[in-house]
Amino acid sequence: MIKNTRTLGEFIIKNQLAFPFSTGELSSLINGIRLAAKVVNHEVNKAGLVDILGAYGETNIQGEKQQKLDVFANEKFIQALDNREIVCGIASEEEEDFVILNSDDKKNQNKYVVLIDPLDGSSNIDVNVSVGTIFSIYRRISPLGSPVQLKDFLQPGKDQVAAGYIIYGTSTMIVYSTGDGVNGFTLNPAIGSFYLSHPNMKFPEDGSIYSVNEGNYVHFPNGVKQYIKYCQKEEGNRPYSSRYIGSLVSDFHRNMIKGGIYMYPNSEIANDGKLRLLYECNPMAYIAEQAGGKASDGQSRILDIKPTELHQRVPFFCGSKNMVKKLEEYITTCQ
Ligand code: AHM
Ligand code: MG
Repeated sequence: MIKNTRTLGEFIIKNQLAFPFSTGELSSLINGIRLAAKVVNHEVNKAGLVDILGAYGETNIQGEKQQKLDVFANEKFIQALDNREIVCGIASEEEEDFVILNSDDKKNQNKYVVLIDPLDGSSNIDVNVSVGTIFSIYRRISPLGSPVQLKDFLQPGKDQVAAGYIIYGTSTMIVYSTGDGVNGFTLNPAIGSFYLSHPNMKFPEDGSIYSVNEGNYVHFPNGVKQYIKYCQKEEGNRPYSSRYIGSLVSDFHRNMIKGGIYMYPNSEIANDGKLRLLYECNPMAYIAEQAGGKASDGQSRILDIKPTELHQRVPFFCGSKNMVKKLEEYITTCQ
């Protein structure tokens, strides 16, 4: 029995009607993402059954092996966005350079750019662990009518007009924000519709979960090591639980619901950490802040960073506000 809950389609229309001068372009863009999410979800779900599983044989520009599903997801999201007359360019984790959508000149009139990690955590596919898609949307800053430029993609995260993620987990969900809080929609696979299952999501201010790849502990900066010791100390509501899936979307999603901190620090072996600012950290930081959480590079707000390159990496600490503040204290005091 399906409860009388609003679908994502109805939610998008209702939100658009609340802004009488809205052109509906952002709504249509989110609809494009919704459609691609369903197509990718279908493939992810049958990954163990068909010969789409495994390395594609190519290496992406960051030296990582591409899975077939990465390539598939990349294609589907680009197609879904290209088919609508809204987006003038896309930057993707899977593409070395940004993609200009100008097959006809009309597309140069489109005002949005999208940055996307089509299938994050894809090394988890082979072992049937949840993966996700992360997306970030900006208004272009170059003049309408001209081809999109690099500077349209290198905007600070605070200028995002929307961001979200899709989690292909035990259920498939879209969680997104257009700057007015965070809402989560769960796919009913029998019907193919997303239903509003998690309205107005909020990070608990405090949490009791820390998520970090502790295998790299010896390489972490002293402040992060000391904070991890703090998490493990028996005092008050500590020790905290350690939970690390190794799939950013899944770790973030759990921490937003239960209260926790996700950490991918810089280290002796990775100067700037691993995660990419533009299509991993910024969108997650935007959602975190919209849900009352906090996202930092250890010292400063992620959303204030002025990007200098498309595939830039930054240390990333994100989650319940008080946990991230405590971590920053340790980083500042334990150099
Ligand atoms: P990817 O974009 O190549 O999939 O890498 C990003 C993923 C995140 O989802 C996850 O949190 C992190 O890498 C895990 O890295 P590690 O295995 O070093 O802990
Ligand atoms: Mg990724």
